Amino acid sequence: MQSKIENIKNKIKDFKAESIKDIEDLRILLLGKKGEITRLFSEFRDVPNDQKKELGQHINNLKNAALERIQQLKDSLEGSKIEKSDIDVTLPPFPLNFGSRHPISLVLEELYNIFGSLGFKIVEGPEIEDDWHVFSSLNFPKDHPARDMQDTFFIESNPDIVLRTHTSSVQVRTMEQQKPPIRVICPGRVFRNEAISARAHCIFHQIEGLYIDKNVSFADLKQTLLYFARELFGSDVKIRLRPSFFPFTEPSAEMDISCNLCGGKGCGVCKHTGWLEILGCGMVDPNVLDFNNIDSKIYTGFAFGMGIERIAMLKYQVKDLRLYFENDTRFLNQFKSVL
Ligand code: 2U9
Repeated sequence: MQSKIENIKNKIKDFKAESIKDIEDLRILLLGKKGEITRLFSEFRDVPNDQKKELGQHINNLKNAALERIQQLKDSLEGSKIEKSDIDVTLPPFPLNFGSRHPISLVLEELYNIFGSLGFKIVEGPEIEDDWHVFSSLNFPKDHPARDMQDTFFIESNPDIVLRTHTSSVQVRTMEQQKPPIRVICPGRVFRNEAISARAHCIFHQIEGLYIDKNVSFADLKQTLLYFARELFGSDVKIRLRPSFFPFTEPSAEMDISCNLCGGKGCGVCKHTGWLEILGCGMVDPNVLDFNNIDSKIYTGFAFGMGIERIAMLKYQVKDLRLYFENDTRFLNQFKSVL
């Protein structure tokens, strides 16, 4: 037994640990259920009485030496790890490789803040819609070109189910659920059957606004849009409204802002007109209110709609609309500073 004790002592002394697992293996080898020291304790029962005292002390000393060595190995392994690598594992990684916000998200967030400050609430709705919510309830005549296969994506050739071509369907759904006053903005993806180019895409983002109450006037619309333009493009910006036509508004208008590059003097971007078209708007057509069970003799409303890609193009001078959809990090990284 004495020689076994000596053997184990040497084993303990010479043992090298590279990892916590090595140390745990050593502990099991010596002190586990079937460990070498544990076995010595079992064998100790058969030791003649006159040797028990001395051998007992040796085995106890051996066990303590093993425990001490295990602790020592653990301490040195942890200490050396930090010394060797100089790594403080409690620190966050550096440099932090943050991504960047997509320009469409950046513009949307600004719009949420601007219209939010005027009391508009954000409402979202389905991208797959039916004819009623996209066209009929919005006063589109049966033969309107937007209903054509050339302009609208239909689902499984069902003429009633379409990918929404504008987010106006969300305002229609709002009118179904809410009585006036209604003051909402509806952001989201819209789909149009268009050839993809620098200026057009079959998917793009819109935000539309709707305000319905008693005594809502065209002056309210104009003032709201002037506030919006100044907040987004700066306090020097000018707006102008040109008469236009949409099935769902009457009267209708398109709004231009003074060119933010040349300040209205005329340049390549504004095609030397000094103006940039940014949105469409108008007073909600009484037919649309009545179709949606809002009494047009009591209530009036204004609405507006704009393409987010276009706004982002003007704000950040992006020349090609396709860049928004390609996930090219060379393009996206340029928006890091706008965070
Ligand atoms: C309801 C009533 C009226 C929303 C409006 C426009 C004018 C408009 C276009 C701008 C560029 C869409 O992205 S774009 O192609 N939009 O010109 N949208 S008024 O009018 C509504 C909406 C809902 C119930």
